[in-house]
Amino acid sequence: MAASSTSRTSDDLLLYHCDASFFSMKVRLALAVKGLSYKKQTVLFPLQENFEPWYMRLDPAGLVPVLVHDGKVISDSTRIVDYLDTVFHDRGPRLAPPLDTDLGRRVRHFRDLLDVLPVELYTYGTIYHPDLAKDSMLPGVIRRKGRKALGPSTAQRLRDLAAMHPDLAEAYTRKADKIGQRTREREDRGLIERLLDELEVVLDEVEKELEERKKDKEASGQQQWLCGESFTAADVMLSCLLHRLKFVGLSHRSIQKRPLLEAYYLQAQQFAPFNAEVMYTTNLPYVFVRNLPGAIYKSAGPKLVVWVAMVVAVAAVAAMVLKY
Ligand SMILES: N[C@@H](CCC(=O)N[C@@H](CS)C(=O)NCC(=O)O)C(=O)O
Repeated sequence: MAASSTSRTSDDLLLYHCDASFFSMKVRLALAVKGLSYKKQTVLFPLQENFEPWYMRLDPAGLVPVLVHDGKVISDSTRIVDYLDTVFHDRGPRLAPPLDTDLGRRVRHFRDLLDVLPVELYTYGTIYHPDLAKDSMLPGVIRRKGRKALGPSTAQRLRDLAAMHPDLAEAYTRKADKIGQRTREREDRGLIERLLDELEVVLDEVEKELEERKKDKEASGQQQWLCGESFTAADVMLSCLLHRLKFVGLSHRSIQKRPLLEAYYLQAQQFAPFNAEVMYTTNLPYVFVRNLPGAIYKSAGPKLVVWVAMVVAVAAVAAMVLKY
């Protein structure tokens, strides 16, 4: 499907995203916090839409999210959040306050600390090593599909696409090569365990920071987020991270062990933008139903329209015959 088929909105922002994608959640949350209106287009992973040439031309890494604004294409969730905060600095709260303020420096520190966490490996680590997870919300079928998504057939499909589209050959080949490397990392139990231990060190630092916010709250009576009274880019990252950790069954190693983090996560769930843009992503039946019409249309497309037209025509003729 061509990107040009989508209409303009008041802010002229178009987001290519996927409901359950961690990095898409971050951007939707940031857009909601800033109160920006935008058009969105779902990129369906089960149909490998992100491998399609029109999408690879938009983002040669073939990843979501991607934002298009005024003809500019911006990829990578953190860059998108920064871009939105800079271009729309007069709209909604500042997500990344100026670095010459204490708040700005604190936000940058925590955002960067959390930003480098290998979230994708937490998700797939629990898919490949289910015993690391407890109370995972991921159904078995998704886990099996998740393992298959990195199989040799996907790499081969990308190599076939490279041969079919010479202008994208390099991008497709790079993506195919990455599959092998990512499979090795996901299968490496020692690596996943080490990454989870490192995550705990980071979360300990976050818990310590939340102790400071607790004192601030006691002094001022104002609700606090990770870096202060306003919800910032650091909170975009932290709140989405906690939701993902719970989803994949890592709550016992992260949220449940840290009372202030647990209270923070509860507070995030009450926050309207988080509630609207992030909460639903763990409700997989809902996500499935929401994406079904688009998936049917995209995969059956014109064929489906012909079938529906034929059924309507036959029903109309039958009704007339039966009437007389
Ligand atoms: N650093 C990127 C990562 C984006 C990313 O990994 N997106 C995943 C979905 S959460 C994706 O598109 N995966 C598809 C693929 O790897 O082919 C960001 O922050 O946006």
